[in-house]
Amino acid sequence: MNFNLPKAFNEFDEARQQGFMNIKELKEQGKHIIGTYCVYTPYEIMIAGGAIPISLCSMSDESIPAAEKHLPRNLCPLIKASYGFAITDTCPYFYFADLIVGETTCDGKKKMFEYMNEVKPVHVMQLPQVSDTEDAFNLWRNEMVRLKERIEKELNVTITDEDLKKAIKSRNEERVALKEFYELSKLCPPPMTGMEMLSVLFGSTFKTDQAEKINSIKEVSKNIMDEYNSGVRKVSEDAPRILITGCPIGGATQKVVKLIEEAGGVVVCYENCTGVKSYEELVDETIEPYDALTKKYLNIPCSCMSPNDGRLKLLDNLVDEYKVDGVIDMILQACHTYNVETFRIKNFVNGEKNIPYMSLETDYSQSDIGQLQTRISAFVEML
Ligand code: BJ8
Repeated sequence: MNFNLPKAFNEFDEARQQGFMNIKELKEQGKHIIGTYCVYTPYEIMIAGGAIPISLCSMSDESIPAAEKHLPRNLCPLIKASYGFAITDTCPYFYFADLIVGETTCDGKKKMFEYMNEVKPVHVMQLPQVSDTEDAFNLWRNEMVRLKERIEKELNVTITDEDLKKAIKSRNEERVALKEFYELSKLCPPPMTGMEMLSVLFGSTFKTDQAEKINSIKEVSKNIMDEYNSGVRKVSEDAPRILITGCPIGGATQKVVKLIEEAGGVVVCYENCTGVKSYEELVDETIEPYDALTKKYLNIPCSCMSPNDGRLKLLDNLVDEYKVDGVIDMILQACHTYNVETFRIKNFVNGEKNIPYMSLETDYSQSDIGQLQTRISAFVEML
């Protein structure tokens, strides 16, 4: 999909395609590639092992028909797409990966990984489903160490604590740069559209060089603010400010953002994994590195946690900080955990925050565009 983004954002918009070329070159230079699917994956351990972690293709419907030959049709499109790309060998990142790392986040994903393991080795981290008990901490910490050992064995490398601390520092710098970038949309009116913000958040995950990635993010923030300070206003001051929460957004589901902005609204915050949820908290650089990683990653408020109070706490702050007028919860079809949470999120947003809320269930096809357009326009008009 081409959304005609301005020049400052082009680099990120094209990052996924460009990344295909880079990954081939890196592989030819003898670098190790590790494919990932989820923001619970501790990239720091991979970077410390000299490998390049990369987010695998999972956000388009082109590979779903192939996946449905093995998987049920009424399964989350993200799971079907991930598997479909793997078995059809159409994700260049998957093709070049030495190892895939997954987590037991939801039932569909963990069962799909059993099949994927037959295509390429998949290391599955056993994620606890509660985040605040000592047992959960110990289990997840052991999983961090188990991942380190698997990478050492698989790639024939040694991961020292010093390597890990360096990787933690670099990833924190990336988080800070991204946070400074997306927080620009706290301004009224925001200095960029939601489509532009998403192109950087999504695109940055395909950049393979840490230092270059951090510089590009800083540069795009600077360009945006230079333009804003010179008086350019891309978004009307009256545009209703929307926060998107729910399942990961990007690729085929950008259609939701596009429709919101065509209806006159502007997305000022992504609470989901493509945005704040994964970047907000840094890894503590002052404590033992495996403890620090365990603490950070266990705190991600995904709906696979039960209970998932962290999501409400995060939403509480974000709605105030970004002066949000309405919340849209995007649910991928057959994602039970996010779908069940919609009731709690609706009550919280309507009751505690006193602003409108709408949940939308969609998949990766374009067949529901008309229906989405009707619902989204009515919602934005009401704000
Ligand atoms: S931390 S949101 S990236 S698991 S695959 S749970 S949409 S049914 S992706 Fe996710 Fe990690 Fe959580 Fe984020 Fe639902 Fe689909 Fe499961 Fe999904």
